Amino acid sequence: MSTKSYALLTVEMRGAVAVVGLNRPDKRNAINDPLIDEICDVFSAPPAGARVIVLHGHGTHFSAGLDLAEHRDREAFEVMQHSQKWHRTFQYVQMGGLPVVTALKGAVVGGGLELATSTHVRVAEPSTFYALPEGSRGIFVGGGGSVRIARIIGAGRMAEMMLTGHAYNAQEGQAMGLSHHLVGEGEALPKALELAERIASNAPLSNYAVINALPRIADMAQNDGLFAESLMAAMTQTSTEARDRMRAFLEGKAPKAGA
Ligand code: 1HE
Repeated sequence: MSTKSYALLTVEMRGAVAVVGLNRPDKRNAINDPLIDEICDVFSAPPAGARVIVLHGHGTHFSAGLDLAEHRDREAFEVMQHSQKWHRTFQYVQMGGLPVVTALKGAVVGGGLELATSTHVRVAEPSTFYALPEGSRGIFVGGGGSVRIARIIGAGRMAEMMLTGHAYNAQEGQAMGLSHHLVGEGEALPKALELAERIASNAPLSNYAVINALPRIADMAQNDGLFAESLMAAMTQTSTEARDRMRAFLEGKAPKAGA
């Protein structure tokens, strides 16, 4: 299947999985304006037939974050608009409708960590390290990190990373929930593809519910969250696909949980 071509991204279809690669390795996949525009384009309109997206970085690093070369001379209003463009883009990544599995290695830094934490399942290699050097660069996060990273590792730990420049290694990141799987060197992309195929075999409506309802419910008061959960349950469980899948299990034709 042919896919749109990009200058700073690779995009290829592997069955129902769209594999998207950040392709600026000479600059450690630092995210400049053309790259954020391309990320926005592909995640707002994923290739036809895609049920899951795998995101990875070409070269030895996932991403060195914001392209600092572009940012020296911006006015406050320009930075505000730039930050909101990143927010729109990462909102498409998180809630565009398709689950995203990320393969991490090397630097997952600043905006690179903001991008990674917009994705749903993260697989890291031993070379991975996580840092928020914004403090030492004289800036603040602007790609949603104060919301998404803080919700994963806690605002206190995020403050510590930003204030001290402390980088956490792959094992520490795994313990903190920054990755969900820690695999060997060179194994993150294959593992991400394996997980993506598994996710692609789920009912699309269930996948949609998981990635769209869970983060919203997490923002709600308990009573509202419980009500929203019931609505989502009513939608998914009354779908034809759910009925077929439950019948298949009861007839012994579907795999058991944990298999
Ligand atoms: C860059 C960038 C970048 C590399 N913007 N050009 N991010 C940072 O503060 C991280 C800055 N980067 C680094 O600390 C290091 O580059 C790495 C640890 C990621 C990798 O080190 P290394 O030794 O493999 O590569 P390098 O030699 O430092 O960099 C290779 C080239 O990439 C070099 O350019 P060259 O023309 O001299 O070859 C670097 O200048 C370039 N490069 N990182 C621009 N980030 C929405 S708000 C988000 C806020 C943030 O993301 S703040 C964090 C910014």
